[in-house]
Amino acid sequence: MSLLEIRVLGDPILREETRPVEQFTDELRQLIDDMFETMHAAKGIGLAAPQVGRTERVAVVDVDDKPMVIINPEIVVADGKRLKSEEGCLSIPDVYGDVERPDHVIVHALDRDGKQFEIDATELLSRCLQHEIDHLHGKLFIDYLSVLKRRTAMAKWSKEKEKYPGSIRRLTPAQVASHHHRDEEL
Ligand code: K1U
Ligand code: ZN
Repeated sequence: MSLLEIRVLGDPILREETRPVEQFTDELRQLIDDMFETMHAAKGIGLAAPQVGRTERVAVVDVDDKPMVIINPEIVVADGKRLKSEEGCLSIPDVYGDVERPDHVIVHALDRDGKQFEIDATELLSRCLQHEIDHLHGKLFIDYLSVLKRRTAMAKWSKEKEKYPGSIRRLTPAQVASHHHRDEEL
């Protein structure tokens, strides 16, 4: 498995639409494994293909130690109370904002072998699925912020982005080591 570089805000790939997966190859499964490793090393609960420079409609999520890959996902139901909660993004490090989203979603997706399955989610898993599916359509959590809150978030990002030349975030050796250390403890 390999760690992938994470693209940060400013890389145009984060604003592109993805293309549906049509073939379930070993190369696709390798990408999925690398995305899981990268997400865990970055201490995220989700990661979408455009964040690692890829255009396939694929994302990984891991909420409450339940890893799952969603391929060509579709939100078929979005209802329940609209709840506001703070979100971050591995592609906009150290910037946070409150986003209002429906609490309940039902998602249809394909697994790594191309088999269809359904996820019925509330709370953090629901929020994470919506955040990742947004990534697959070029949408970011900052797009939901009010003009004022977005301006504040962008002011913070204008300083933070200097840490990421070329809009690339390479995980630090310390982050990688702590991730491997955690693996040994499990
Ligand atoms: O897609 C990503 O950028 C990953 C992102 C997903 C996400 C975070 C918060 C709400 C919804 C979706 C992250 O994992 S950022 C890390 C983070 O903020 C977080 C980690 C553990 C629990 C909650 C948030
Ligand atoms: Zn994100």
